[in-house]
Amino acid sequence: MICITNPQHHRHAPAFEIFRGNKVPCHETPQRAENIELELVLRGHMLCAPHIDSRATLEQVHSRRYLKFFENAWQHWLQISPAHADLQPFPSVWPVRSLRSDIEPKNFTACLGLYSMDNGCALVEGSWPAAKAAADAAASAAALLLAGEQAVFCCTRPPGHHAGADFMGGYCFLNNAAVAAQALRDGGLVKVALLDVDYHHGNGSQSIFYQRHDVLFVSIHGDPLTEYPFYLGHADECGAGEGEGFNLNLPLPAGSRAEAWFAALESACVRISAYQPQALVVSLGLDTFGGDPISTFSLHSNDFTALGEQLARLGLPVIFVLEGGYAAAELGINAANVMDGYERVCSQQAAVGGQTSASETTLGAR
Ligand code: OKP
Ligand code: ZN
Repeated sequence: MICITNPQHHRHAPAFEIFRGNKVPCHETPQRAENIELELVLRGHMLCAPHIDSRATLEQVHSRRYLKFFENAWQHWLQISPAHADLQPFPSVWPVRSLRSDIEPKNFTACLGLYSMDNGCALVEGSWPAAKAAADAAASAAALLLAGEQAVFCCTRPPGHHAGADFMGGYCFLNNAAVAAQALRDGGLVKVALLDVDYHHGNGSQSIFYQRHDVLFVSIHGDPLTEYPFYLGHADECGAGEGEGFNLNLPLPAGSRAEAWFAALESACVRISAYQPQALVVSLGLDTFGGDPISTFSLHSNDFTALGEQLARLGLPVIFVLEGGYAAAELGINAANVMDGYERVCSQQAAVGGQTSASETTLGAR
């Protein structure tokens, strides 16, 4: 499978995050992407760099003022004091209910709060170039799919699915999966499905597409009553306006095991099939793994092979976009298992021959 790496990802390497009142080493590390790349190469997959500038797509997914703020944030932070070069800014004030978010303050920390859902995004000098290159990887994957590729994996970090149109949060700055889906739409596909299998609900992706019926959003995740991001991801969120009926949340109780998870995946696949999309974007969080340090599901490494196999049975071209997954040592194996499961079923389908390949039935038919 073609795997698009992010050559800039290592520039986003904050020293710490705030976790239960303590400064702790970041869970979302450059080592994650390095381990995945290493395992993919070991298994003979092809790595390549992004070749598409995502700017135009980013401007459709995110607000102008948010992109402008984020792109210039480090410069603003340094303007306050040169001593800030060695410090990570965090928001400390947010425009919650009754406060105004239409006026952008001149104060840097106030802006950071305006454009943040939490204090989960440690910001460093290289955060923008790293996040922008991750979005470029997603846009590049879309271009490859539109050119007839069956499946592409984006080794995107920082991740993206918590980032909304005008805010960062939960380690996410730019919504890579939304960029991939939007780029497929702009490339001429009429219907795209976005399946989020990260342990945490993809609140950013849901909110970006909530009023739209051209991108179906389906998510399997820990119940937000007890799990991050807490304030979105309930089963009664079905979409609004033109998007009504095109949002499906499948929350599972914390501690759920593989059997329950795969039952939810089956429901997700039934909904996706009924929608008859021309392509699928998968927000591939691997933090459903039993060994994950911040999550409570208990999938095993071989379950990720089964996930890839199940997704291949949808018969759709797929863009896999990396999201979470913090058991870094097993991350490469778990990611590569998804790719290998997907490819194995695809090649079986091709060998049977009676079954037309997905690219012929969907993309190639245009
Ligand atoms: C990002 B992704 C719990 C802190 C949780 C945010 C988790 C972000 C997960 N005390 N911090 O969806 O994997
Ligand atoms: Zn997650």
